[in-house]
Amino acid sequence: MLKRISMLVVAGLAAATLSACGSSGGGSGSGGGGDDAITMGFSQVGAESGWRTANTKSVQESAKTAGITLKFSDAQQKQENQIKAIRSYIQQKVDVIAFSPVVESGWDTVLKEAKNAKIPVILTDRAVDSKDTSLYKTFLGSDFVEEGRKAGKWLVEQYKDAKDPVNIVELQGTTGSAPANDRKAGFQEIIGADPKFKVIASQTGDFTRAKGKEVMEAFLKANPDIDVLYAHNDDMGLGAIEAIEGAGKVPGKDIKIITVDAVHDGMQALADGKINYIVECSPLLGPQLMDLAKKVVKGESVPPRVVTEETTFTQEQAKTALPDRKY
Ligand code: GYE
Repeated sequence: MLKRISMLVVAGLAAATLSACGSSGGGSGSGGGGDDAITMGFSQVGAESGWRTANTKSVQESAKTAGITLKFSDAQQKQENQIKAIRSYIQQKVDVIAFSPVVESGWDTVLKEAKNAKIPVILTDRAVDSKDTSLYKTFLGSDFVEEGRKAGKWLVEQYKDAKDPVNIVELQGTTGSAPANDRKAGFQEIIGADPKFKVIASQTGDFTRAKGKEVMEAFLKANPDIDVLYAHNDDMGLGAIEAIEGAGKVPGKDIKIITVDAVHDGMQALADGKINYIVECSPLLGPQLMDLAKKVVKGESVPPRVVTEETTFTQEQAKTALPDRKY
C-alpha cells in the first residue's frame, strides 16, 4: 500500500515539472501580497500531546517564514470538527488545505468536495484510508509501521537470551488513527515471530498523559507480572510512569518502557532511566509542508508520499541529545 511505495519516493522533492497554466482553484489570497500570496487552511487534530504542540508550533512558524497566510483550527480530537473546518476552508476558497486526519476512515465525501472546488489537499502527519488517491496531492509524515518495528526489534534484542515468557502491556494511541493502527502492527510483526513475547493487555490511552496513567493503573491492578510497557507515545508513557511509581514499582527497572515520539519530557525520562528506549517521530513537518504547498498551488508535481527521517534513542543517547533538542 501507500506505506510501502513511500520508501521509494522519500525526500527528493526535486524533479518538479511545471505543468499547469492556471494556478490554484482558490482565487483568494491574491489581495496585496503579490501573485504568490497563498492562503492555507490547516485542520489540526488537537493538543493532546507534546508532539502535537511541537507540530502546531512548527506549522505556524513555517507558514510565517514562507509568507503563507495560515487559517488554523484545532479539532479537539474530533473528526466532525475537522470535517467542519475543511468545509469552511472550501467556502472561504483557500488556495490549499492541509490536515492531519484524527482517524483513517470516513474522509471521502469531504475530500471530494474539496476536489470539486479545485482546492488541493495535503495530508500531513497521519494518513487516510481512501482508495481514491486523487483526493489528495501528497502525504507528508512518518512511517508508523516502521516505528512499531523499531520498538519490537529493540525488545527482541533485549530479551534474546530470556527463556521465560515476556509479559507486555500496550497503551495504544487514538482508536482508528493511523499511528495507533500502524505502531501496533509493526510491533506485532516483529515480536510475533517468537511466542515468548506475550501482549497480555492492550488498550487505548488516546495519546494523552491522563489516559495513559488511568489505563496503566488498571493494567497494574489486573496483572501482577508486567515485564514491559509499550506505549504508542511519550505522553502516555509518562502518565504510566506515575501509575507505576504509585503502585510502588520502579519504572525502567521493574517494568521496561518503550515509547514513541522523543519529545523533550520523554527524552528527559529516558535520560533519567525511567524509560528504556524511544523511537523518534518528528513533529517538525512545517517547513516541508510549506514547500509542498507552494508547489501544489503552482500546479507543480510533488511525490505522492514524503517520509520523515527518524532515529531511535537509548538512555545514553538521550543524555547526549537532550541539550540540543528543540522540542
Ligand atoms: O505520536 C502522538 C500524537 O500523529 C504522529 O499523535 C502523531 C501522533 C504522535 O498525539 O504523540
